[in-house]
Parts: sequence; structure tokens; C-alpha cells
Amino acid sequence: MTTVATSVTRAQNQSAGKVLSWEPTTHGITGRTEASYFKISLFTDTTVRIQLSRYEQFSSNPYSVVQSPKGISVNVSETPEALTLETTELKIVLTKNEWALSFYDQQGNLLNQDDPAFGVSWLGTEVTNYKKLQPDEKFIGLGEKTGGIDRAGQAFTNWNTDYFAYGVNDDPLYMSIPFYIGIHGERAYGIFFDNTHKTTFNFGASNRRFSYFSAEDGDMDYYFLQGNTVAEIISGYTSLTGKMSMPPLWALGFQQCRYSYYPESEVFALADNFRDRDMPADVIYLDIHHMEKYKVFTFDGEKFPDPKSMIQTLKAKGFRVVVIMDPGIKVEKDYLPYQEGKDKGLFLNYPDGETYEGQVWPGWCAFPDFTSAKTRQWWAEKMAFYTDAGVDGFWTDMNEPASWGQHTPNLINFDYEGEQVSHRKARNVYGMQMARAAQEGAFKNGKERPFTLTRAGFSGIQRFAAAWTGDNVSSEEHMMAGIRLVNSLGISGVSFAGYDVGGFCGEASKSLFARWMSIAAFSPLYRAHSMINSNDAEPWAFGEEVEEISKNYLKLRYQMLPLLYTAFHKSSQDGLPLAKSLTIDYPFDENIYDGRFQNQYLFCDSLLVAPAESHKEITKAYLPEGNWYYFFHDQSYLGGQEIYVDTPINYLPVFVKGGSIVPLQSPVSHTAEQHDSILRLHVYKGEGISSYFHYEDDGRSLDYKKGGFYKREILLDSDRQTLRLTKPTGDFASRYKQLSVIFHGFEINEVTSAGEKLPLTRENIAFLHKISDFDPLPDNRLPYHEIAGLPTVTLPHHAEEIILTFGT
Ligand code: NBV
Repeated sequence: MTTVATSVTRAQNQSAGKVLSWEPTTHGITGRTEASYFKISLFTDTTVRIQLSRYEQFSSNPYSVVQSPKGISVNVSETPEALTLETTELKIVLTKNEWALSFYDQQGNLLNQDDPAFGVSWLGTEVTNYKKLQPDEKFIGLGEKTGGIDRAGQAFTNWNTDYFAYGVNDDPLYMSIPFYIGIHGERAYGIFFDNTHKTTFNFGASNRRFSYFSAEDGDMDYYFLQGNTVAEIISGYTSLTGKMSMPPLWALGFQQCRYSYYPESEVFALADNFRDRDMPADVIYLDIHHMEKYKVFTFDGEKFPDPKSMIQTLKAKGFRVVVIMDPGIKVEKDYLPYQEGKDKGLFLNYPDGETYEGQVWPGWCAFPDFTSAKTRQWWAEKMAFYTDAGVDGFWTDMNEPASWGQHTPNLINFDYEGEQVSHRKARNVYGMQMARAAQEGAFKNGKERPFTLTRAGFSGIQRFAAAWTGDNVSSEEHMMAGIRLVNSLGISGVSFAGYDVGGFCGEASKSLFARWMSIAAFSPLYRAHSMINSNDAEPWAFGEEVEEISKNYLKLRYQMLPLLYTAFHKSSQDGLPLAKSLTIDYPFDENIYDGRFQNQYLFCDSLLVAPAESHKEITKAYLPEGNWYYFFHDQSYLGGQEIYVDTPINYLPVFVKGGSIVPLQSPVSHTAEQHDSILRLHVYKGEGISSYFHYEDDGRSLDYKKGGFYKREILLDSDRQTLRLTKPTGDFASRYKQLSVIFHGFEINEVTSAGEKLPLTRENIAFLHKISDFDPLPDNRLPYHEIAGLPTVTLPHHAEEIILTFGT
């Protein structure tokens, strides 16, 4: 390979230097600077890829980007000082005297600019892009990163790390997503640094001149994303790296995990407890003790003598089973997966060909090379062992990859889709490729949608698995940190994410567990988990009061399934998260960055969750612009203000955005149980027209891709007082036979449909059940909330257009 860097000094910074030559390409331009080769390629009118390499052959990451450049027209013009590339949305100016880019929108607003002296630079193999800090610039995203929502003034490393009991400011954790959004002066832009080596993002830490992103090796290869809103930028990023596919409906239910449930009698008792106590749940996990000596693709015959019949019995009670899979394969002569892996050359090797061995749960292990298609296919086939037994979901753990000692030697070889690279380039994508193999294996018959959950990942992981935030701790600050981690993952394309409710390490107090169960009812993934040798941590293990509070929020979760399912569908289409940091819809409202409010988020677009620590009895919440209703008693508030809100242990502060349509159903004990067939549309008065898409499909197959769905738009005109349900599209028949419309915030004495007056009732609505009075009544519990006399009409949920007019 030729390099242009003849005068590379290893000790000091060397910038790309003068632009020496350039020529047009189909999607942009290519050329040379004094120290590099470069390419600028427009993928869309708003997304541009920038590549600089010291080698003539550019290196790239085959795993993350799934989009190719579209045939868009790019105008290139040249002056003695600069080259300018323009699309309908974006103007990119390249200074020729010293490689430096400036990005503008078509109104001429500066979005982002390289440091004029350093632009792209090298220090040995390390490559960095320095960006001028803009006045008051804020930085959000970067996936699973701790800290506050605005990352300005801090620096982060991307290097997938197994981090037991991490602290709430520690870095790096398990998953790396080198994508962030910069916000300044009412503008925003996104940058995805597509380099899988260890990378550093500095957002103005220890300097006030620039932000930068750098990689230990490889090319400068990044995508710049323009958008009129933060939401557009996230959608642009998920168009590049892919969107999650629809999960099975059961995965939206409550998931109970523990390290570990065994033997099978304990698993049965767990399932019976949920049903006997009338606490909804869908999933039971089998952690590492399900295996014989922690050997993947085995069941411990004593603990689980007949897994198939156990799983069948659980299924009959409405439970699905998810098993853990760790990558390490025990080095043991007569253990088939080890032998096969060895014989077929599927494991990671040292450069001299010897199998790399590291220690994990089973002892010394070999590690499948998931960056090879051959290995992934083999692994997926091996998973028939589980799927034949009826296992429905897969949980890929320890896939950073983790090993005792925590320092995988960097010389290990990885296939990397044939490129043959070292651990330095491959580590960060290893976990994602294991999740990919797991998804392939779970999807064995191509009929049932797979559910996979992963700890490690990289950009694009949302295509293969849901994510959870690893080994958190039972503490108030961890509960809050988990919310921010999930919200940040959501900004970074990973919509289906959650944290271990109750905390994995340590013991949750009663109030902490109750509050965590309440908050997580509003998390995309709702899963409780706890560590070996810790106290029982099921929702009934903390006494009667916590059990009742947990039951309330579990039931509410299941009532929200129509809202959730539609939100998952929307996210699978537009790539926007279900748990939406307020930075997405209100990026220029300074208040949302305030430390007191930074944990607030919008759930499924209409519910604003204002979480508070469990020991607080009152807290401050910030309501952004618009009008809002307290979910549990309908008190209405104008937005743009801070309010005090009671945070008793039985009520989590949740506010409904004015103009929202919140569809609920009757509570069920698991997602496959039949509800009462009534779709309850809670309609909240806002301003002007608001729109909602109700979505249904069979919740399990891929038929929705071929028209097997039911989708109808619901338009609320709060001023004219009409509600219009358009004619549904798709071939699926709705599961709801009747429609109840419950009006919040409207003065209503009459509702008509097609000129006919509908019978109007006044309902008392409660979203939570009354919990028993314990003696003595704890101070931090509020009396029961019921919203009295809400105007309600009930009508057939037929498939023609429905228009309701309501008023006095
Ligand atoms: O498999 C055991 C645990 C698991 O329960 C946890 O969720 C993972 O994050 N696993 C880590 C291995 C070791 C934990 C100490």
C-alpha cells in the first residue's frame, strides 16, 4: 500500500496539510492533501461522508452502515481559497490552504467547523478531527455513556468494557456508539465517527478551543448529518445504521430475571407466584446456572431434567423463556462445541495459529470469532439446541468480550469479514456480531420474531438486539443514571433498552424497589434482575405495600400495551426512541438541561415522566411549552414553568401532553391473554390539530411486512372539537371490537357521529388501583386518585371512517 505521509513525524502532530489536487466522483469529490488521501461523498441531501486516509486504499467498517449513497445532485465550485459542495440542504466548504471543513445549512447558518489549523491530524497512527467549539455548544448522545445529558466539558472513551458495579460517572461501559449531536444557536448537527478502534470524544474537556474525536488507528471516516430538528438528525443516523425491527409483543411485557433461577421447581414457583398474585409478567430468564458447568449449549441435567416439558408448562401459563449465552466455550476435549470450533477453525487465534484461550465462567475458554460469517452461521445452527427445547429469547452476555484479567491481548486475530485484523480494530464490534448470530439462531424457522438482548454493542446494534445497561447497583443515583443511559441510547439509535430494575448489585430498599418498578413501567424494556447471593428481589419480596405498588404499575404497563406497541412500530419506522430525552423535542429550552430536570423524558411521545428518588416526597418538575395534565388526577398546567409535584411512593409524577391521544386496554396477566376488546382512547385537550397513528398486527410473525397490519390515523382538533379516525389500512383485523373515547379537559355535554347523538356517560377513571391501607399509613403515600365524571362515549370499532363532534 502506498502512503503519502513521507515526512510523518511520530512524535508531533501532523495535520492533513494543503489540498494538492481533487477530482469529481459520482457522489462528491476525491483528492489528495500533503499528508493524506481524501473523499467527500454525499449520501443524501443531508448526510455526507468524510474520509481521510494516509493510505491510498481507504479502510472501513463493514458492520454499521447499511445505507448507500443516493444519486443526488451535488454542485461543486472552486475559488483560489476553497472548494464548495452544495446540495439542496447543505453547503460544505473545504479550505484549500490547510484541510479544514465548514458545514452550513442552506440559510447560511454555520453548523460546524474544523479547527482551521489542525482540522484532521495524525499523531503516530492516532487520527483526530478537531472541531471549533461554538458558543454555548451542547453535546448529546454517544450511546451508553454516564454523566449528565449535556456532555460539554467532558471526554469519553469507546472501548467495550465489562464493568461490574460501575459508578454513575465511570467510563467506558459495555457498548460503544460513536455518534453525537451538537446543539448551538438554535441549530443542531450530528456526527457519526465510523471507526471501530478505541476512540476518544472530547467535548471541550481540559481546553476551550475545540472538541475532537480521535481513533487509535484506522482512517478519519465520519458522517456529518444535517437536520432541521434533532429528531431529523436521529432519523438520519438510523437511516445510515439501520432501525430496530418489530419485536414480538411478549417482549414488551414484564421480564423477570435473577442470577440464577434453578432448579426447575423454583422456576415453576416463580411463574405461579406471578399468576397467583395477579401480577402480570411474560418472561422468565435462565441465567448461567441452567448450564452444565457453564458450558453453552447444555442444560444441567440435575437442575433441569426435562427443559422441553418445563418450557411447555411455562408457555401454557403465558410465560416465555429467555436463556443467557456467553461467548466463552470451555476448552474440553470431549465437549462437541469446542471440538467443532477447533476443527472448523471458528475460534479467535494468535497470529501463529494457536487458539487464543482466556478464562471465564467455565474456566479456560476459546472464543468464537463472531466477525466471521462462517462462525456466526455455526453458532446460529448450534442454537437449535435451545430453540428445539422451546426457548424463545436469547440474552448475549459477557460479549465485550469479557475475561478474567480484563485485558484481551491486542495481537489476537479476527476475521473482520475477511480483512484479517487485530483485537484493536475488532473488539468494539465483537458483541454486536455475537448478537447478530444470536438473532439468526433465534429466527430459525423464519416465522416467529426473535427477541435478543445484548450487553455489548456498537453502532447498528439496534438491528440485532435490545440492550440493557449491565451490572448497575441498587441505589437512588443508579436508578436516575439508568434513565439517562437509556435516554442516551435512544438518541443513539437504540430504542429498545432498559436497566436492571432494583439494581443488579446490592440490596434495594423497599421504597427504592417500588419507585424503580414504577419508573421502569415507562421504560422500553421492563426487566428486573439481581445478583447471585443477594436477597430475593421479585416484586413481592419487599412486603405487601411494595407488592401492591408494583402490581399497580405492572397492570398500568399492560394497559398501556396499545400505546407501547404503536410506539415500537413508529420507532421501527423513524428510528426515534420510545424513551425520548427532552433534548429531542425541546433542544433549545435551556431549562431541560438543568441538573434538576435532566432525568425527565417523554415516553411514547405523549407522557412526560418526571422521575424522583424514592425518598423524596416532593420534587420540582419542569413542564416544557404546551399544556399538560397530571396523569393520575388530571390537574392541568401550562407549560414553560417549574412546578412542585408530590412524589409519594405510590405515585410517580407523569404528565400527559395536551393534544395527546393515549390508547389503553383492560389489564391482562400476560400479553397473549385476551383483553375485554375495548380500545380506550383517552383524548386530552390541546391546541389545534394533533395526530396519532394507532397500529396493530399479530405481534409475532413477519406478516406485517406483507400488509398484515392494521393502521389508522386519529386526528384530534382541539379547537373545533372533532376527533377523526380515518379508514384503517392493512389486512389485519383489529383486536378491539369497541371503542371508548374518554375526554380530558373538554367541557362536553354532547357527542355526535354522522349526525347521530351518541349516549354520553360520565365515568370515574382510575389508572391505578387503590392500595390497601397499611397500619400505620406511611406518611409518604397519597390518598387514592380517581378522576371523576369524565365524559365518555362507547361505539363499535368498525373499519369505516369515524368522525366524532363534541361540545356543549
Ligand atoms: O451471568 C451472570 C451475570 C448476569 O446475571 C449479569 O446480568 C451480567 O451483566 N453476568 C453479568 C456475569 C457476571 C456477573 C458478576
